[in-house]
Amino acid sequence: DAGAARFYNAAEDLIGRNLKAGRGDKIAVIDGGGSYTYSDIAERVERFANAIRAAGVLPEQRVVLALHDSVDFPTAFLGAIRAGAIPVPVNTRLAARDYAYILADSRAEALFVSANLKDLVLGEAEVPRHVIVSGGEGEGSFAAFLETPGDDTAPAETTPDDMCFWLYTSGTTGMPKGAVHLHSHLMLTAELYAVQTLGISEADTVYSAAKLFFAYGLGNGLTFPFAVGATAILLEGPPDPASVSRIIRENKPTVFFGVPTLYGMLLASKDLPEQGDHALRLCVSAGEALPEELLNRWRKRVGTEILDGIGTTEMLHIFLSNRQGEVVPGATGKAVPGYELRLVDDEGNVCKPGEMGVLEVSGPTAAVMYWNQRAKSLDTFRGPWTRTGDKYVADENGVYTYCGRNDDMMKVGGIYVSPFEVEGALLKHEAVLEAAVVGHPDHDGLIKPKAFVVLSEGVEASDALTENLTAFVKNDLATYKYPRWIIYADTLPKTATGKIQRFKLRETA
Ligand code: 3SK
Repeated sequence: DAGAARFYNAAEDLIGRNLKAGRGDKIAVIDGGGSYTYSDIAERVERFANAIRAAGVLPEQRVVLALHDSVDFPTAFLGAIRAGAIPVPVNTRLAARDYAYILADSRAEALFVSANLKDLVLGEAEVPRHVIVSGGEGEGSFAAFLETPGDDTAPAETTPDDMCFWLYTSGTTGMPKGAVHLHSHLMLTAELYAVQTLGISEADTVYSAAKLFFAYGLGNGLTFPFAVGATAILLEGPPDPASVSRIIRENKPTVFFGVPTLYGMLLASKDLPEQGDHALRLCVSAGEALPEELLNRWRKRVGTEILDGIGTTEMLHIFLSNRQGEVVPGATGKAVPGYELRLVDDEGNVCKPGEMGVLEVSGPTAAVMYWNQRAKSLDTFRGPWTRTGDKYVADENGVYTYCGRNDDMMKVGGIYVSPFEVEGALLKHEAVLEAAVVGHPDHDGLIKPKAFVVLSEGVEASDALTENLTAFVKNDLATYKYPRWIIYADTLPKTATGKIQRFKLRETA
């Protein structure tokens, strides 16, 4: 019958294709604790599916994953999908109130959390029915969970159009929104981008400094290698230049995925392996536009290309990208096969070449909605077109160049930061009367938050106050959101109705 013919379970596909191709003994994952073959991963995923069913988690119920990058991530992500449950990976650098919000908004039945994140994640949250700790021991640990007796391991009878996983993304206002993705989306990103654009294959070893909880990292470090039977290297800790350089030198990845801020940091580091001291064939950048200068310096020192591209959490992965042998420095490139792009002006007209407009994308991996957010969903998912909020200009050849955001959002190290959130944190400090935050380029041309602050009556500006405000914001928000510069002002530019004119501050910044 039609229902049976449509059976498709993304986890079964991503793992089963490797076993069917005779790659059971091939290393799928290398993490801080060792290496795991595709057969090892298959067994762990099946055990996870059995255990989550035994715990009473039903198909379509959500399980939040606040996990660092280790073999437990693909185990939980694919294990939940195999059982028909909905994994919701979350950023491991959020504040307690963000976790509380996501756990409540997703109505999570279970939380899988790295040991050193547990107190933070549950600090302000209502505790879900099951909390399983990765890195812990004994009862309640991930290891014990995988030992749950039973053999209920068959893949859930899902279809390509069934809800598969969610990823939360931030907006200018309000709390993060859960983008709902389908079973078909994972493999489609692999076919359209990783295979057709990057030429990724079984022969590759991939390392993504972007973590698995990001849409970008999830594709790079899990979907793409599993789709073709490559090997993925996972680093549990932060991707600082020393650790990343060590991995590039010692583990010899052939494809590396980073963000511009990290490329800048690597280029400033003496540890970076140079030509002849690595096995890289290709590097990829996304998250924010890659400045031409960084690309040129990387080519010279490391000797490989960096393919700059752009994706969104809503589209799951990169849909606009440079191509090997055709890189246009400073531009983001052309539409990835399978995606259509258009630019739309303020009046809703489709732009001609050379005119700037907001980028809209149409393709088979668009999220179906933001969970529980009808108005925001309607604003972003407009029939076949998904609105990105990024402004671009395209030339006659369909090469797109980034021109900034259509709203006040900033991308910092590849992650969205809302100025309102940083302003709100500053305003909690008694010394601050008013605050406005805008993006400002650092020495590598990469955007970081810059704050303009009007002080409360009687408070004097000083270096000590700047340090104090910086620490105050770092303590209140995820640390990457803190303002790198604080400028004290007598007033802020405002409209007649009192709205802060951030564009004026950006011009003077
Ligand atoms: O930030 C990006 O460019 C990106 C790339 C791939 C997947 C998701 C995102 C947000």
